[in-house]
Amino acid sequence: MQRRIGALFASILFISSLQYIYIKEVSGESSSNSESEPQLMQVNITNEVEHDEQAFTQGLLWYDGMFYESTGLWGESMLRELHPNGTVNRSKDLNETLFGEGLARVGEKLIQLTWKNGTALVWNISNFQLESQFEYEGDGWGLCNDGTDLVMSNGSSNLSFRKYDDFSIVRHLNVSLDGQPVSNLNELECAGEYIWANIYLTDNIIRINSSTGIVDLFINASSLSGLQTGDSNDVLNGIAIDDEGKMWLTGKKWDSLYEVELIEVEEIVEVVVVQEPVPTPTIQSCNDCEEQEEDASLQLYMIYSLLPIAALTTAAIGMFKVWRRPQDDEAKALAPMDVFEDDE
Ligand SMILES: [Ca+2]
Repeated sequence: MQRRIGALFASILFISSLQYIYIKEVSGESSSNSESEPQLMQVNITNEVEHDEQAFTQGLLWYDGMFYESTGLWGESMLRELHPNGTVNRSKDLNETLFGEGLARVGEKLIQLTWKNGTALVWNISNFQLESQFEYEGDGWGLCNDGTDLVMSNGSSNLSFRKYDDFSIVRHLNVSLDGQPVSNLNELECAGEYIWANIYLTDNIIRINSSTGIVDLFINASSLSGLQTGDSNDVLNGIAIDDEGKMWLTGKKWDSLYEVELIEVEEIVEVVVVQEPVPTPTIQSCNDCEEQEEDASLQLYMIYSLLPIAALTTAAIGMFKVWRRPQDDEAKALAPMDVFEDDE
């Protein structure tokens, strides 16, 4: 009776568990809050133009039929104007003490950040001449113009909104994804009420609501970085949206500028390009290779010389034994006693 009650209890428990799992699956309930989860996207290349592999891209924007690019590294930083086919039309070298960073346009001026110098350079687009500069505190990473203010990143999860005329801070915005702060915000692109941001050292771009700071869309662009063969610093970092609303992406020292379309996906699948390992040739590292070869030759010579001698000796011993074998009569005459006598 007790066994039956036990079995009944176990069955009820089992069925209840199944029911609970089924309800969770159907309702889509999970441990995290589904309302704050962003849309997941991957990119599909729709066009591709060249990009200078020496350009350490830190800022990218589109204006009036041209790309404008800020590049970094000390002694190599530049402001560039690119044709739509990616070739350089005009460029200006920065002072070698400056490390170029984010780039934004305000009217007919380009504002270029520097990484550690606390200086924003103000360029005149028409003649590519430096007109003035702003000062700010901390790192400069990404920059864009949302139509009201300049939006600046500094590598943290916090964006600062700044005035056009003196670069003073208007407000701050904390960026979060699923309730968690997103740091390493890098190159920016303003688009209406949203801000697109590269996340430094990843293949990811996020779209941020500029009022709430909440990330509502998450792009994995590993299919682009997988086409590049640079080192680990040469990461995705360049977002521009052209007049037609098309998104262009590139990276530091990438050889291409890609026009992409976004494809919604159920889950992010990292595209990892597995490089076929190149077989390493075996290199003999002996310093006395010639001596070793001579030793080996001598050993072979000895073996081949001794073989016939050994064969001849064996044959001779065999013949001697045959010759010395006593005839039957002699064998009979050789009594055991004789042997012992001989031994004594
Ligand atoms: Ca940009």
